[in-house]
Amino acid sequence: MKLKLGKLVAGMGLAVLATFASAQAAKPNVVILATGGTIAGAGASALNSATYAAAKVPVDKLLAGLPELGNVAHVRGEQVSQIASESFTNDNLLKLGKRVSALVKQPDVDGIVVTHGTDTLEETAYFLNLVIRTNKPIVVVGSMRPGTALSADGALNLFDAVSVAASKDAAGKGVLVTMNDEIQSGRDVSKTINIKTEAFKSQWGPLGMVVEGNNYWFRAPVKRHTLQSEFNIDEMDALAPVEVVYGYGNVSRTALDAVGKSGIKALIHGGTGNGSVADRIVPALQDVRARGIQVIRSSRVADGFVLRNAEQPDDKYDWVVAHDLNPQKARILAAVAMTKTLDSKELQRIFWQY
Ligand code: DAS
Repeated sequence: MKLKLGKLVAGMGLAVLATFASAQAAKPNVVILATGGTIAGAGASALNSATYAAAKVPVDKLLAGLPELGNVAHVRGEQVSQIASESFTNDNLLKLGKRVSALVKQPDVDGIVVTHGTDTLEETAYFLNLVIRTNKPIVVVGSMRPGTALSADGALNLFDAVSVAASKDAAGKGVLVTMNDEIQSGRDVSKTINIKTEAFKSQWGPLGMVVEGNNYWFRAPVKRHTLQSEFNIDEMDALAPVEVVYGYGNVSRTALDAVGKSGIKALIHGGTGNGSVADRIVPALQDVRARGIQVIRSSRVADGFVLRNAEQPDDKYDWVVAHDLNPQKARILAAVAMTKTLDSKELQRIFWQY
């Protein structure tokens, strides 16, 4: 009798082990590429939620501090850079993009998370959305408070990012951003508040929410991205030089004239209102265009979109409008698009489609 009971218990134990092993084996593999920012930041005390040093904590320490990640995926980290994202350059973007592109080609990689500073997170997310040819989930994540602060947001943001990157239902939705329980489109999202955890908003709304590791989707992107993109990081070694100038009361053409002579291929004008251009700036932009530089009208106003031929005769001046893209995102699209075309009509098509 005892022998039978012993065999039964042993059998049950083996069955539990086998189930656990198969569950472990079934867990997706997610690679976390760390670039720096507040999510890797450290403050002097728990009360320092806004005064701290960004880009201090290495990725392995970040992951060691969040064992719950193992509940949703097999994770491993790589330190791609360790900088505050306001200092990102085109070279940082290309290096990160090429690493993401190499990893998503690996059959044993199911999803990618990029930890990043929040200042230019929206630019990096949009860049990857344009140039990485994959259907696999790519999630960019940051935090508004360092991990050392009371009510730090980084740990849950990172857990959400890994959870979404490990989800099959996140495939094919373009590059995503998880901040403050929301799943945002990398194309649409922007940092709209510079000191609150609910900083990241899309004027067209989030794609969904992630709560306790479950995704709740409410819409999907309609603009071209990732696999439907005509752009490919594997075919890029440099991005086109593009600069931004802003419109405001009493603006002079001094800055614009200087930027226009700095070797750029396109100039983004962040105008007032619906991309308006001050009367004394119109000839300055026409001079820039006459030198073969593309002129792209965006707006300093966060929401809405610039209407072609409304505030300015774009057809007549051969200018491009940035649609709903803010100046910093318009710079990313122009810098990517002009690795393939310098034609203004092609550029306008690209701004409609991406
Ligand atoms: N300086 C900011 C950055 O690295 C810190 C942050 O919010 O991540 O973008």
